[in-house]
Amino acid sequence: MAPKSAVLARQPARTSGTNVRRVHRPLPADFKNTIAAQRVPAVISGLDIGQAPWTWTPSYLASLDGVPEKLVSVHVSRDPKLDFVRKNFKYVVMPFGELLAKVNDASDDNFYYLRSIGENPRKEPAHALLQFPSFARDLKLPSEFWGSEDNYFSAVVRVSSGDLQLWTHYDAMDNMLIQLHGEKRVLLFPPSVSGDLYLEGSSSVVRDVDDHDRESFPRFARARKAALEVILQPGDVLYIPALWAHHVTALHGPSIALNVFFRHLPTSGYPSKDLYGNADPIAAASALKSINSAIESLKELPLDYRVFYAGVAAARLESELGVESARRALATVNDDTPKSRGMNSRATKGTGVVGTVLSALACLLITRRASRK
Ligand SMILES: O=C(O)CCC(=O)C(=O)O
Repeated sequence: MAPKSAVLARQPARTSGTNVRRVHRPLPADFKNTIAAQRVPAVISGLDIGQAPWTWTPSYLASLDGVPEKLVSVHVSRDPKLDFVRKNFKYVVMPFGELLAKVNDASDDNFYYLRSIGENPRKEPAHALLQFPSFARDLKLPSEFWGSEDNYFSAVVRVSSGDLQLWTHYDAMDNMLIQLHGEKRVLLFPPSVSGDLYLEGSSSVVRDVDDHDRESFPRFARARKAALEVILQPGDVLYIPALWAHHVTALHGPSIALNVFFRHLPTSGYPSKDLYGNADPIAAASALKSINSAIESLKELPLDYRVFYAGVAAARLESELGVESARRALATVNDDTPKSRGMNSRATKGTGVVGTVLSALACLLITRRASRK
């Protein structure tokens, strides 16, 4: 593996554009009725989340009571692009203080990433503020945005070396990602492009989101084009609705964040054994299982039969689940006629891709509501 400096020099230039809606201190009820109801990401700014966005540097965290000696399991790699499918990293258990010193040391040739886990990692999810009580001195979670305490699922600390990229993955829960130190770029892929992400489980096989292998992953270009992009700064809170896959890059230097996963569906809709917030809802897991068994049956047939029945099945899924209407809405908006531009109501206003996605989702919701009547 080349030294860290050479790896960084080869990385593609990053764009600084952003097309995720920003909302400043929304009332919780307004957030619920517009942004959360539309199921579209947004950056919430100006919230009173305590002084952590000012105080939480790696050295400060390492000075807090009970933090430096606590053991944490860290992803360690010589490659800045962590890849869950090909596992180009090792898990190394080390004291939190050691990790904080390493991410602060630009001459260290390894890349480090902490995604904190539960106290008893086989039994319970991460509850960062209980596991690190001294964090609560500086950080107040914006719990008013997840409705009720019963919706809370987990709180996860994330510490990353500068330039580290976290593989594209989706979570099955809604998420508030609170950026506390450093900047990061987040790419967000709408649920409508899930089929273009080449998912294995909840992770994408496509390693390089800025220069992907076009021969192996021809459909990824469509997903990349539809992706929203935002640069987060300390104090920003990014709302990521469930099933919006995301890819995260720490920019310029180390990054510290904390995210809260919370339920959007009734509790009974999720598997009880989920530890990471990424297990598919019960109904989806059961559907995917049936699809796997359908695939095994169809594999018994010659290719032309498989092609025919795959087409029938795909068309049935698309029309019965409302996917077709959502696509049609998207195509109308892409025309950018004055009529379609008018579909961007005040509540769903956005620019470019945001407006398109918002309008398509709004149309989908309207179609769904109409079809339920
Ligand atoms: O900010 C990060 O390091 C990753 C965030 C993430 O993947 C998540 O909150 O699900």
